[in-house]
Parts: sequence; C-alpha cells; structure tokens
Amino acid sequence: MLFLLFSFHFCLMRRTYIQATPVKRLCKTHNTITVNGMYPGPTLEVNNGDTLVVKVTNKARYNVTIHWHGVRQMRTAWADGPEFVTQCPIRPGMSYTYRFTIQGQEGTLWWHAHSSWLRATVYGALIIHPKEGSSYPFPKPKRETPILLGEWWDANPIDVVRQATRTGAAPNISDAYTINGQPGDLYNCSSQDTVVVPIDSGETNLLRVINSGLNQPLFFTIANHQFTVVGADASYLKPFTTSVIMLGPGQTTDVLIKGDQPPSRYYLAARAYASAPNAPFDNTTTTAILEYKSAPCPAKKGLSIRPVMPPLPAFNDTATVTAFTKKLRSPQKVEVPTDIDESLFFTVGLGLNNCPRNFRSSRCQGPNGTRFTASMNNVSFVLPSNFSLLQAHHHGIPGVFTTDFPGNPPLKFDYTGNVSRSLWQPVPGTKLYKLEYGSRVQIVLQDTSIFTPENHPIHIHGYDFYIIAEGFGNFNPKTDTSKFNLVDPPLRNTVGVPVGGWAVIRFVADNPGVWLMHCHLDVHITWGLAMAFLVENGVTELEKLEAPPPDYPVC
Ligand SMILES: *[C@@H]1O[C@H](CO)[C@@H](O)[C@H](O)[C@H]1NC(C)=O
Ligand SMILES: *[C@@H]1O[C@H](CO)[C@@H](O)[C@H](O)[C@H]1NC(C)=O
Ligand SMILES: *[C@@H]1O[C@H](CO)[C@@H](O)[C@H](O)[C@H]1NC(C)=O
Ligand SMILES: *[C@@H]1O[C@H](CO)[C@@H](O)[C@H](O)[C@H]1NC(C)=O
Ligand SMILES: *[C@@H]1O[C@H](CO)[C@@H](O)[C@H](O)[C@H]1NC(C)=O
Ligand SMILES: *[C@@H]1O[C@H](CO)[C@@H](O)[C@H](O)[C@H]1NC(C)=O
Ligand SMILES: *[C@@H]1O[C@H](CO)[C@@H](O)[C@H](O)[C@H]1NC(C)=O
Ligand SMILES: *[C@@H]1O[C@H](CO)[C@@H](O)[C@H](O)[C@H]1NC(C)=O
Ligand SMILES: *[C@@H]1O[C@H](CO)[C@@H](O)[C@H](O)[C@H]1NC(C)=O
Ligand SMILES: [Cu+2]
Repeated sequence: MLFLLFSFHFCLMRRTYIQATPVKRLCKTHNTITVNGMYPGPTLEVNNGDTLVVKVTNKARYNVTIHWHGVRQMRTAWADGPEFVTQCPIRPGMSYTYRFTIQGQEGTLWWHAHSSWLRATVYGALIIHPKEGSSYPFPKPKRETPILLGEWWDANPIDVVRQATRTGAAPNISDAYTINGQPGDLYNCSSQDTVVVPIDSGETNLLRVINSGLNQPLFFTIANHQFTVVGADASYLKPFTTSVIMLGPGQTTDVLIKGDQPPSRYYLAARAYASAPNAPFDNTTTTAILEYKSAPCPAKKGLSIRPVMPPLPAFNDTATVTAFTKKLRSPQKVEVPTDIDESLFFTVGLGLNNCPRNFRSSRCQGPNGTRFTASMNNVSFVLPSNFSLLQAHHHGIPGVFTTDFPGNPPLKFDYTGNVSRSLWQPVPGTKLYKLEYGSRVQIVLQDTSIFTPENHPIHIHGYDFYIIAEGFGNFNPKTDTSKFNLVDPPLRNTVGVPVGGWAVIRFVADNPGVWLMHCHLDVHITWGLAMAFLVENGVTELEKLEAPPPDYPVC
C-alpha cells in the first residue's frame, strides 16, 4: 500500500501500497503485510478541517480495506472501510481512493486494516493538529512522539485466525507486544533495536499513545515520571496526573511528560490488562527507552546505563483501571443529549456453540467439544459476502440484511451471575438497528459472564459518544441513573465495558449510513461480537449520505 502526498490547500493526497515485506523480530524474519514497506505504517499528520485523499493499492495476496479509526466520516460512510459493511474488499492488484474530511476533531486517531486479522501489522498513527491559527488547550509541547502499542505473532496472523476458525478453539496468543514495532530489551534478539524516545531536562513533551494491539488491553507507564492526561480518542480532557494508563485496543490517550528527573535512561513499558479469569494471555512486557539528551553516552562501552524499570500493575488489577477511567472528564460542561428517543440495552459477551452434526471433532476444539462464539443481544453477527451493507442499503438491494436487531435482550437473566448453560448459544444473523436521522440514543452496554466475564472495548464507527456512567454487576435502571454524569463526561469512540459490569453511552444519530459497532478485540469480532446501525438520511442535502465514489469496490 502506498501513500502519495500532494499538498494543495487543506488537502492531503497520498498513494499507498499494501505489500509483503520481510520484517525481523524475535530472532526470526517473516514476510509481513506492510504499508509502503513500513511496519508500523506511515504517520499521517493533518490539521482539523483538512480533506484527505488516500489512494490504496493492494499489492498483497490478501483482500484488504483500510479504516480511519475514529474519523467521523460525516456523510462519507463510503470511506469508512470495514469490509462488507461499508465496502467490498480491495482485491489483490486493485485500488480504492478514500476521500474524507476531518471535521471538529483534534488529537490522536489511527488507521488500520479492517479485513480478517491484517491489522496485526497494517496500522499507523493519524495525528490531527488544531486548525491553522488555533492551538492546544495546554502549553505547546517541545516534542511530540506517537507511541503505537502493538502485538506480534511469530506465525502469520492470518494463519492464526484461520486455524481458530477451522478448529473452533481460541486463537493462539501473541508472542510479543511492541512499541512502534519493536518488542524492546526484555525479549531475545531485539535490544539493539529498542525504540528510543528523546527528552531534555526541563522539556514538556507530548506522547500520543495508541493501543493498536489486536486482542489485548494494555497498561502503559514510564519509570519515575508522571503522565498528565490531556486527551483521548481525539477529544480533549480535563488534565489530571497519573503514573499509569490503560488502553483497550482501538483507544488512544494523549499524555504530557516533563523532563524533571536526573538525566538518565528510563523504560516506557506496557503489558497486559487481562480481565477474564483463567484465560490464557501473552504475559510478556514491551519496553522503549526515554533517554535524556544529556544522559551519559550509552555508546561508550562500559558506561551504558541500564534503564530504570517501572513497576506495572498486576495483570488483573481492575481497581487501577477503574480509578483511571473515573478520572476521565471533558474539559468543561458539554451538551449531553437528553430527552432520549432510543433507549437501548445491549448485552455483550461470549458463548459456546454445540458442535454441528456434520462437523468432525477436529472442528470442535472449544471447551468440551464446542466452538467459541460471541454476540450482542444474543445475535452473533455474520458479515454478508455479495454486497456491502452500505451498498445494499443505498441501492435498496433486498436479502442482504434485516433491520430487526433487538433493542433489548430477547431474554432477561442475571447477566453477570451464574448463567444457565442453556443460554450460552446465540443465533447467527445479519441484523441492523434502524435509527431515524437526528435521534438521541442511549445504550446500556452490559457485559455477561457467559463463558467468562471480560472487559470489552466497544467501538462505534462514524460516531463519538459520551460515556455517562460505568459500574459493576447488572445495570439497575432504578438506582444507577443517579450515577449519570450529564455535566462533563468524556467523549470517545471506544469504551472499555468493565469486566462483569456495564457502561452507558449517549450520542445523536446525525451521520447517515451503515455503522458497525463491535468489540475491538479482533478475536471477539471474529466470533460475532458486533452489530450495525442503519442511520437514515435527514431532510436537507447536508443531512444525506453522499453518492458513492466511482471506484467503489464491489464484491
Ligand atoms: C498455535 O499454537 C500451537 C501450539 O503451540 C501450534 O502447534 C500451532 O502451530 C500454532 N498455530 C499457528 C497458526 O501458528
Ligand atoms: C530467549 O531464548 C532462550 C534460548 O533460546 C529461551 O530459553 C528463552 O525462553 C527466550 N526468552 C524469551 C523471552 O523469549
Ligand atoms: C507472568 O509472568 C511473571 C514473570 O514475568 C510471573 O511472575 C507471573 O506469575 C506470570 N503471570 C501469569 C498469570 O502467568
Ligand atoms: C489476581 O491474580 C492473582 C493470581 O495470579 C490472585 O492471587 C489475585 O487474587 C487476583 N486478584 C484479583 C483482584 O482478582
Ligand atoms: C466441561 O465439562 C466439565 C466436566 O463435565 C465441566 O466441569 C466444565 O464446567 C465444562 N466446561 C464448560 C466450559 O462447559
Ligand atoms: C446475497 O447473499 C445472501 C446471503 O447469502 C442471499 O440470501 C441473497 O440472495 C444474495 N443477494 C443477491 C442479490 O444475490
Ligand atoms: C451454576 O449453576 C449450575 C446449574 O445451573 C450449578 O450446577 C452450578 O453449581 C452453579 N455454579 C455456581 C458457582 O454457583
Ligand atoms: C439465544 O437464542 C437461543 C435460540 O433461541 C436460545 O437457545 C438461547 O437461550 C438464547 N440465549 C439468550 C442469552 O437469550
Ligand atoms: C476477495 O473478496 C472477494 C469478494 O469481494 C471474494 O470473492 C474473493 O474470494 C476474495 N479473495 C481472497 C483472496 O480472499
Ligand atoms: Cu470483546
């Protein structure tokens, strides 16, 4: 994939190639799907208000699409990217040009493949600076560094997901985490390539932290330094200090760090927040080095200082996650939608399918001879294969989807209790939920303990939403509404629904199109933890979906 950049007024035009490139990690060299030969891919730096034109050419042997994670895509759903939702795949040898405008968003987003598990290596940062002439709501940092946390498999990630789909078992866990593509000093063979983040005494620098990992929420910290959190998912936050942050896959967090420690070398480190009890996870730690420019030169043999290693929370430290999440606030009073038109309640969780009669036992290697599945409101989402949902909606093609996604659980039960085994098998379907243009929507997202409770990072395409409350256990409409923050809740595109708990979000359906909502753990979306909203056109031209682009890929 290639990005080519012409800069004519407020318009970025790039050409990108998706292709296989040899990448060496953990002592081995693998053919890796990359963008313009880079892993991670190129950073896109734009200003709020810019129009982007990105021509993606697929030189790899897999179908691919690119998603601009968190970009609102007002009226340009055609450019959103999820495969079979807003477009058919870009086939090997073919191209598609994504055109969209950044409107009213500032901070850190990212882009990634949205086809099978290609985003394991096909991803990069999308940095949105303030409009020309305006500035950050904090003093301008001396330096800005994107920090992309990733997950690395020694095997081809496509083989990993294919094996899981064949056997019905959970996919293999990753072999390493990475910071800007490098695992760091705590793994074999990578010490000399560990990423160095420069700082100088007295400086205040901005780190744009992105969890681009496939399946693992991560803790992130730096030895001896505090973070001042100033933004998340390209919305500003009321600043607060903390020594550790947690990001689910899909989430971004902007933090300021100050060069206020003795000139030396300090590790930045990330490792798993693994909330599902007894589930296997990658228990390794990735590091990069925060290096003071005036630190003694590490190149001089014998003088090299071993960086200071920070403590990290335990893998199951949910209390630290809750304390961090509770501190996220919008900078000032915001306009949270009230007079809700659509009050929805979605369960999110896993499940187990009994082995279909015509399957061999080798295809039912989930627990006790089952196959793993996942669902929202007991519907396990199935992608179409002959049309994208958006194309089928726009052209009125019947038989591709239905609009009967349930607004409430079809069955009420003790969601986070000991759920009867008879409720564990959801129904597969391509069901959408229709929203009238401009409707004010509230969704209670309720984790279930089916198979296991877990923190699910739920992402909505085409929208930011206010997270007005979170809690543990079953959401109780009688008592929990008193916890709603309708004053200064954070605005995000991905919410980590607490393990064995719930989150309540609100947004106004002001962007017509078909918008995927899904768990951003790729293992869970593979199992069906997704649904889609169909947001109807409004009345005026500016409230309607644009026409599809001429090179729109069809199936
Ligand atoms: C997954 O792990 C198992 C056990 O270590 C191994 O035999 C298998 O080859 C792995 N699968 C892939 C696709 O790497
Ligand atoms: C590094 O390699 C050694 C020897 O092959 C092995 O025993 C060890 O487990 C490896 N460590 C890591 C972190 O992969
Ligand atoms: C994770 O690894 C550490 C050693 O690095 C070990 O002490 C700990 O028990 C492991 N935890 C789990 C849950 O495997
Ligand atoms: C975290 O896991 C450890 C075992 O590794 C266990 O002893 C501890 O009770 C767990 N803590 C929580 C909060 O679940
Ligand atoms: C699998 O079967 C064993 C023995 O009957 C049972 O103890 C266990 O709970 C079962 N596990 C699941 C996930 O159903
Ligand atoms: C598209 O695929 C679906 C499901 O396979 C099928 O029911 C439908 O008839 C197909 N539509 C057309 C127009 O081919
Ligand atoms: C959960 O319920 C099942 C029956 O539905 C029962 O056999 C099992 O003992 C219960 N487990 C717990 C931990 O209460
Ligand atoms: C989901 O639907 C299936 C099929 O109707 C049913 O057996 C199961 O109990 C339902 N589960 C829940 C949680 O509603
Ligand atoms: C790519 O997607 C098309 C549908 O658009 C499908 O027919 C084809 O088999 C896919 N090719 C590969 C290599 O997966
Ligand atoms: Cu999930």
